[in-house]
Amino acid sequence: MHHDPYWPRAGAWLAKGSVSPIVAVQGVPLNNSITPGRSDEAPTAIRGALNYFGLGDVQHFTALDQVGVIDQGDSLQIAPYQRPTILLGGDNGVTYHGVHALGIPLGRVGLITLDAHFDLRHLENGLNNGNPIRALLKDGLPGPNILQIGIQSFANSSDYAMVAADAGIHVITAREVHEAGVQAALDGVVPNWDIDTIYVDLDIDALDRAYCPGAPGARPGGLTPWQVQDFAFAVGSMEKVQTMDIVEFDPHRDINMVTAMACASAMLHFISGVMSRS
Ligand SMILES: [Mn+2]
Repeated sequence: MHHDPYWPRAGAWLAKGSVSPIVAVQGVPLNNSITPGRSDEAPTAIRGALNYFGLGDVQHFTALDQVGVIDQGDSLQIAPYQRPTILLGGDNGVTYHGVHALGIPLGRVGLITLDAHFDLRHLENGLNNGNPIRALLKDGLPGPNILQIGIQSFANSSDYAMVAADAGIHVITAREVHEAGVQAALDGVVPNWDIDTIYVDLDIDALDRAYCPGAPGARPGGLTPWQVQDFAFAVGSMEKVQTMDIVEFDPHRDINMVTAMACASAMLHFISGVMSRS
């Protein structure tokens, strides 16, 4: 890889770390999906894709090399959050563990998902990548504290759509995002929440399948990379957002690092958002 001292790479920046980080990164190589795959290899693949990105966010006039980050390595045990944290899954079951790792009553938690799916499948066979939101509802997370953005037609069953409606979950479809934008989706719900902390679940299969060959759940009609970047920056800039996971990437399905780079890009936009906090 070409070395240019005036073009620091995000991969080297993360690997080097910092003594005064504003964001922590942890890999959570959970792999317990309904569709067999290798999501356990995603944290390493996403770190590798960061080497193809620089650190200057020209859109927001920020440079990430002005702030520190710390990579806490990979573990299925999520470390207590000491600062805004990115969890690199792993399958979507990471969200269940990541929310509980907040260590506060679920009634005080807001959960934002960017996902093509409700992830409200039944719990008869335990936790998997298709049911983390159902498991959190069962544990006491109030439905109205959940905002699901990017939900797609024919990627979900009517039964599980009814579970979402009955629970009072706020649902914004992918089409609504295309028509009104990401910010409107957030602004319609989040300011009304009476909560202490927000957890964000970024399932990369929210992307249109054309942009996301490396996630089994991606379908045509999904979000664009711009929308995912806007979302990641927007949630990163929210003071109450403690954690964002990036899940459901299977490097064995990827083509030319399309999905690995989408995950890496989301990660950098989130950190730029955190940097913009007052
Ligand atoms: Mn999901």
